[in-house]
Amino acid sequence: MGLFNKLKQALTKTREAISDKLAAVFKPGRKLDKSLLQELEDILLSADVGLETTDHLIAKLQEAGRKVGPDADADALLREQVVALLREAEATPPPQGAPHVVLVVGVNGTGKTTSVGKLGKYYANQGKSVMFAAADTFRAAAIEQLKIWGERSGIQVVAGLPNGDSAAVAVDALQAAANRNTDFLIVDTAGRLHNKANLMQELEKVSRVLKKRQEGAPHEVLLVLDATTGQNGLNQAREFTRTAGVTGLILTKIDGTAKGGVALAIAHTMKLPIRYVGYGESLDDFDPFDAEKFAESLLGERAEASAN
Ligand SMILES: Nc1nc2c(ncn2[C@@H]2O[C@H](COP(=O)(O)OP(=O)(O)OP(=O)(O)O)[C@@H](O)[C@H]2O)c(=O)[nH]1
Ligand SMILES: [Mg+2]
Repeated sequence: MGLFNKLKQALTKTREAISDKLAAVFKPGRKLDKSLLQELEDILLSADVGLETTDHLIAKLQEAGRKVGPDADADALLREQVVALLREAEATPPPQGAPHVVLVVGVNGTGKTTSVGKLGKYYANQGKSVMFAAADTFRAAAIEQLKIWGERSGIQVVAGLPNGDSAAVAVDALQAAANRNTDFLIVDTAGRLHNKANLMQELEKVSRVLKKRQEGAPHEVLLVLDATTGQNGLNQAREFTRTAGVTGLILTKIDGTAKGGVALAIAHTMKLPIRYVGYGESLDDFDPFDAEKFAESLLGERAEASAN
């Protein structure tokens, strides 16, 4: 199965929640009027697009309807607006470091360690050398978990002792990566609640010591957001950005939820690029974010009726 098809399949639940209903709305001869917009609004809200972003999309369609008239192609207009919105979340890749240091952060259980494994494999597939730092020292099992991912893709893991200083592990790993001319160092960190000040300070310290060792590091701080958390994800992003200098997002678990529409809310309300999406538990269930592909996976095929 191609990458695009895998993403598409992962978004099946969301798509079913959106596109089947959309097809019913975009029937032949249907006018772009108040009742169509009302139905559209209900569909978007039910797919977790969120109030603010739904309002935005509806307003855009209303505006187009006023300009083009009631015979406007609402289906095409919606697609256009969704792509435009997701484009805002596409990232220009950050300047590379040598090694290029990526710090992976987020609340408990969002999929950080899994995403570190996936990202490592993604870079390794491009012929890059990669090293992992097991800076989650809270749980002994966390180190083991990362080592298993490392073994699967032949990536070395630098780890410290359980309950050790995570900043020290990160610095040791940076040293080891620099000594070996490794292209990418990816640092896994412990899950933490965004409102726990002492834990957030620890992250700040990891960032600070990395920077002291290498100008510009960490080059990327990626916040892992679980797509099923909905609006709370916005609070997480706000707090992690304030204390840990988040530069981009990894949106995980978009499979198995009908809430894939939350990507629209995230793209619209956060000024943070979505760098990657995770859609399953295995190493390859992971792609760089692409607005057009994501929009198509989300909305499904263009409804037959309005394509005529
Ligand atoms: N379906 C699905 N499951 C995922 C995805 N990413 C991670 N998971 C699962 O989510 C669970 C938690 O993943 P971890 O990678 O351990 O999460 P974490 O953020 O490192 O957790 P802590 O270190 O405890 O904070 C595991 O069961 C993963 O298999 C995804 O994209 N889709
Ligand atoms: Mg973890």
